[in-house]
Amino acid sequence: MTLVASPPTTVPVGGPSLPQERRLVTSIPGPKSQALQARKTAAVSAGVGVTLPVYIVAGGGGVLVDIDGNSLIDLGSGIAVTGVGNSAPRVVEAVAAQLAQFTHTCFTVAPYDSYIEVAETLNRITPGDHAKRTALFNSGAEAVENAVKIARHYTGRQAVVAFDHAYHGRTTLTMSLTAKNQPYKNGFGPFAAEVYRAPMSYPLRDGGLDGVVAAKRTISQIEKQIGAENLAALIIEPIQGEGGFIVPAAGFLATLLAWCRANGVVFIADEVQTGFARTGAMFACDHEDIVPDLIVMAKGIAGGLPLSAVTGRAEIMDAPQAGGIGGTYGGNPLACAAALATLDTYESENLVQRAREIGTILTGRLNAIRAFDKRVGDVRGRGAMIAIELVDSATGEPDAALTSRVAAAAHAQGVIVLTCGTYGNVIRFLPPLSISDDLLVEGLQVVAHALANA
Ligand code: PLZ
Repeated sequence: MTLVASPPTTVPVGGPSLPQERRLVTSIPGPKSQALQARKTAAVSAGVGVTLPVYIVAGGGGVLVDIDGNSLIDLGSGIAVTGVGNSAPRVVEAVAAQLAQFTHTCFTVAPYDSYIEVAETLNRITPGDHAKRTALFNSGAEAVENAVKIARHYTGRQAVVAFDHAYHGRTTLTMSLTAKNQPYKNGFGPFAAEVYRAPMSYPLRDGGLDGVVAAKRTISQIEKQIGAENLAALIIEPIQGEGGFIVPAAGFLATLLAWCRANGVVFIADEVQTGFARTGAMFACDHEDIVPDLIVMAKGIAGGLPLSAVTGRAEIMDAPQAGGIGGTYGGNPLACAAALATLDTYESENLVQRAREIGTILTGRLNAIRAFDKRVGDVRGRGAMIAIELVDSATGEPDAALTSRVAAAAHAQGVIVLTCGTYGNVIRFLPPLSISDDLLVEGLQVVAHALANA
């Protein structure tokens, strides 16, 4: 029995120096990837799905290189994680240096300064200039859970409101906050108590309802069905990610926030997918001057190392008893070293501006397609977080089958695009901010060609 499935003779080193090209040397997936996929099926839980079974050996800039030697254009960033690029040199250097110093102590046993510096940085760059505190965790879901715990402790209330189309994670509490049954919830109940769902603003599908009007509808439902006095927190993605890159109508978030303030409800912004320059602002809340009470961050925070955070008003974050919040690995020193290098890169390389440029290219090209192809029902998003919603051109109904065909055809041509949406009919673009214009345009041309022929 061989333990290693014939690795390539030379494994390229990742990072931006990797040749920035789309290069197909086998069909997708190639033979070595297919062999690994067979081993995956035999060894890994079937519940762990794979979107595109090409097995990666290196990544950097705007490409991923697979074990068969194919170089694919990356328009997904590992779901909005590698904003600074894969194996970004500064991140590699910082993690390598930390690796040689110490790998783990548990911050709540014997602390270290990088955790504090990450907290100070997040307190500075998140919306609002009030006094803030931060706590670090490992995954987006874990941070969401802790934000809810902290809000409950602070308010002494239990109910939590989440929205239609929301995605907040896969743990029991966060799965309960997540809206979509398949594949996230089906068979995994019972769900957490005191979680309530409220209507979202979804301009394409609510007749373009005014944002303030949509918020009043939501508030009325909350008041009637839950009662503000029972509500600890309202959690919302300022642009919904998995739900379909839904940008609420202007005024929706601000009206909800004002109601939360007036009623002592903690407003939690889940910026796990939208955070860190992605939308052409450091945080999506910044576009509408929304200052959340708590903000949840993960994904883009540490260049691919697992780290997440909750940052918020000092009086809320300081409410839990000492020892009430924690975890073995939260704010691990390797992840903190990566985060400090990553966060500095967003600022020093002005990646907010780069995300805007990427957004201009994406929306320009996608709107040009929409002008003649009525199956593109919507082009939406902000910055480097843009999606198209595919519909039946006659009825406007969601077309999930078309969406799957387009994504599969793009994959076969060496372009990694992701789908999303409650109705499975959204193709989303989340390129690393380190991608070149040429690669981005080439990737878009492949998707356009796939759509034209689907
Ligand atoms: N909140 C807004 O987008 C993760 C899910 C991938 P974790 N989104 C990608 C998958 O299929 O599991 C996400 C998010 C928002 C929370 C989360 C959860 O973050 O790091 O995956 O736990």
